[in-house]
Amino acid sequence: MSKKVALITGVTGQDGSYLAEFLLEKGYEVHGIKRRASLFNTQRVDHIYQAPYVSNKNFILHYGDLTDTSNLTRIIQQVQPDEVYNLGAQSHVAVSFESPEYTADVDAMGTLRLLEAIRFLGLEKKTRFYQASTSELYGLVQEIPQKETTPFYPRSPYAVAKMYAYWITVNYREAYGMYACNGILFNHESPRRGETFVTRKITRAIANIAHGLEPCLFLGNMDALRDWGHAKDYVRMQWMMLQQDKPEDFVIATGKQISVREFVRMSAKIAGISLEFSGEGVNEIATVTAVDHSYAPAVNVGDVIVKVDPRYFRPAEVETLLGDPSKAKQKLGWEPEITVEDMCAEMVAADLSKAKQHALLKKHGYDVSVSVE
Ligand code: NDP
Ligand code: GDR
Repeated sequence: MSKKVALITGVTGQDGSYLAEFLLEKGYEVHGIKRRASLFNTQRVDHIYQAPYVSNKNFILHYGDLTDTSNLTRIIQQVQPDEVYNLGAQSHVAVSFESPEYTADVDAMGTLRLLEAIRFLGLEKKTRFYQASTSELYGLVQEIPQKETTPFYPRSPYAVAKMYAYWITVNYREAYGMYACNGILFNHESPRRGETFVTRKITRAIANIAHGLEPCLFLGNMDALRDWGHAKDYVRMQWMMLQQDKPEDFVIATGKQISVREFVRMSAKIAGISLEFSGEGVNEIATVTAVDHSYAPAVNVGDVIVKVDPRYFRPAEVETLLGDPSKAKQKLGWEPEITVEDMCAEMVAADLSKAKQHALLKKHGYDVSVSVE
């Protein structure tokens, strides 16, 4: 049997990189779309990259952009994919308030461009399509926990754009009989998570503070509640959704939620730092009450290492998200394998190891600057 061929948009992102690894292990030929950037942007897939001179490559990158119809059509024509995973997006909710039009172009219109390209090329009966939908669709939640039938109430330009993408995927399934489906994924994280999403911002800052590279972590709404899972568990489900007899939409979540504050407390504890939170609203702070210097040599009892900065508040907030993944469990036998505690420990360990290296370089006189949002 010939190899299955997959095309991943957003292959350089967190999920794209895990999904590419997963599909390569399953014997797929994997094509990915990467954006042109002034610096290398393939760090997350460099370990599976195959140089141009390698013959019989099974991981191939194409330059492209979800805003460019002719480019997407040409790539799909060339690749003739059995499966398309549309993971590419301007995926930052807060940034979408600053760039609403661009977010709509990429996240909403980009999805339409891909579906139309598949149809235009006559591939609608061959190519299966996965759309990266999101728990942000539930926004101002209408039901707890949220499941496939819960009404949507998007609360950001990102979520509104993703709502268009959700429905256009359903529409192409119903109108043209395409195998197209939505994974409504709740937040999922990993050591590869972008540095400006809250979990990674926290684990990275705690590690940098532990090694004296940053003085304090500034956050927005610490009351926000999220259902956090591990990206590795979630990309497995993306693939499973395209292997069924008929296309359906699924909620992917853990069914448990914690607050941003609890995630801070958990991360600090793993890095040997005990915290006490005091004050309210914009005056809330976290003070160190105990420290294990073998993990956090630069931190002392009494240090204030977390503060609130209202610049990180959003014009409209999603306060609470909690998913009900029963359908995925019943129909596909999917269950998350990695707990939020284990995921947090993996993220903190990875960031502590990087911070330790930076601190060592700094100690020996090398100029080490650490980007902070
Ligand atoms: P990332 O932000 O890590 O990755 C996004 C990817 O999209 C990157 O490869 C990025 O390229 C690419 N991209 C951005 N703009 C464009 C564009 N104009 N054209 C082509 N590619 C573009 O996101 P995640 O991996 O975390 O998420 C994957 C998908 O799942 C996204 O669609 C996201 O909205 C959605 N999602 C994510 C959830 C999560 O918790 N992680 C939950 C629910 C949905 P570059 O590397 O160059 O920036
Ligand atoms: P989210 O993730 O908006 O849920 O979208 P993010 O990690 O950005 O925020 C989660 C919650 O934390 C609060 N928060 C902060 N967030 C950030 N980024 N920075 C801060 O300093 C900060 N302080 C508090 C936020 O207000 C929010 O309530 C992610 C993305 O991956 C989307 O693409 C995806 O669709 C959804 O998850 C599901």
